Amino acid sequence: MSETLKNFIGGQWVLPKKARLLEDRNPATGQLLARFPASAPIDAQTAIAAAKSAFPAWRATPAPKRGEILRKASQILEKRKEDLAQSLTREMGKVLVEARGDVQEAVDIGYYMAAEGRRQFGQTVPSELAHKFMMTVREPLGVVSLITPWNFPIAIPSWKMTAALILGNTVVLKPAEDTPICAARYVEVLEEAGIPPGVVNLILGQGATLGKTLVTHPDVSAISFTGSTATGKLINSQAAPLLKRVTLEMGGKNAILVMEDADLDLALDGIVWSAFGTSGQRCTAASRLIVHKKILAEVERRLVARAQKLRLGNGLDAKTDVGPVVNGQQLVRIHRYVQIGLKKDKARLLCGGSIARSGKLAQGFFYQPTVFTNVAPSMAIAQEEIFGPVVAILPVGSLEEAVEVANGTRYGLSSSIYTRDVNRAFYALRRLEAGLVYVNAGTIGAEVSTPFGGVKETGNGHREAGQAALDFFGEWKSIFIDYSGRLQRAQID
Ligand code: UN1
Repeated sequence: MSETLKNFIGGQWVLPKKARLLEDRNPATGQLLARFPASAPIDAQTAIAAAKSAFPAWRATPAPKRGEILRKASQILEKRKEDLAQSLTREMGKVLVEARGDVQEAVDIGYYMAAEGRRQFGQTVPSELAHKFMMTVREPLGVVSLITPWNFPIAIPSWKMTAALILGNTVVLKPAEDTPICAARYVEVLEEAGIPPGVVNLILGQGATLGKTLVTHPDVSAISFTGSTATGKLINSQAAPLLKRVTLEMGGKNAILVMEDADLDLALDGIVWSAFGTSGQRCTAASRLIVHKKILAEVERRLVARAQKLRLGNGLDAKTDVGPVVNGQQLVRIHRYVQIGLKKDKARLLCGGSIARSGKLAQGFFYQPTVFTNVAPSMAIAQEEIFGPVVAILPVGSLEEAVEVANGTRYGLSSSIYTRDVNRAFYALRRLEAGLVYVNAGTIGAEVSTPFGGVKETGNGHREAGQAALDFFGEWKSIFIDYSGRLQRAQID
């Protein structure tokens, strides 16, 4: 029996009246996991109203007390890690070890932001006038809409949620249509940890129906979105005339540079993990390998051998290396890009290139780990985000060329270089146009205490996680206290 998920509004789990129910299925098996409401704009309005009325009391709650609730939530998540990871794998497909990592990321950010409840540092700054005191404090924004993707269905909501909450904002969370169970489980944890009614609201349904209300409603102060660049641009264009604050975390075309002096054993481990982990469905996944010609043949040979050994299957099976992709639409999209790579780009396919249909794989959405080589920087498969287990090798003749090729896309999230030469490493890490740069590691594996985000069309200048997240979810207030007992004129006296 599959469950019917509900919205969480004003502290109540509710099913919208007359809502059509949508299906949530396991991408590895096709099994029906849950039904959930296709909520209407009116439901989003109700959720926003609940968040608005909870805001005054929540902002007045001392930040350390808000932190205690987040800490409790992390403790519950830790206890439930295995169960949550299993339902995450069932719902979105990533292999169990990675699903555990997804939950762990939520545990970690929860503890991090809980501790921010006792910090939330401002500055005290000397005044140019005698007997005048100046300091800054962070203030919450109000109601914020969080619109989150399916690829990190617990981690990404938790990054946004914990940063928003610790500063005293109230929240409406709208998770991706592919992962409503994970969102509901996460909100249940927050409820159990003692989040007051209305502080966190969950609204399930389709972005196309709910997005406009969540973005443009006059009582929404800010929107935090992770997803495609096309949707991010739409959100930005709707929010801009209303002067709403928006953070966008969007596409990537991340590159690993492999120099001729690299430790190739290490590089191959990083490449396989970054290109095929999560079936390539990370914003941070490596989809381009920029390889020095001197080692090209060896990298190709070794990568193909590794890719062909990867076992596709249900992520709950401990023997599986690569799980399914999230849904049929994504599978078709990935295959369409591979066809473009073959027919239009005329790149050389080294392995993979097809939908996997043998045995039980036919029940789900599986794609063979795919490697193209002889890819030129201008080709579609070197430029567009595919979001699947497909990697393109671009040969280069020098470090300078490698960096130029790496920078030659409209995106800039993550990047990495394998070299044993510290001079080369520094050259690359200062010049690569990306929000995240790794040396001698792949492109995935960011941690919660550093800023996360990208440049160019990957983002719009904000960062998630770490201290940087607080800058998005809070407003600085400068405070001046004049205790001279007379008129003092700044810039004049
Ligand atoms: C994402 O793909 O949107 O660095 C997030 C990483 C993870 C987060 C990825 N910690 O790959």
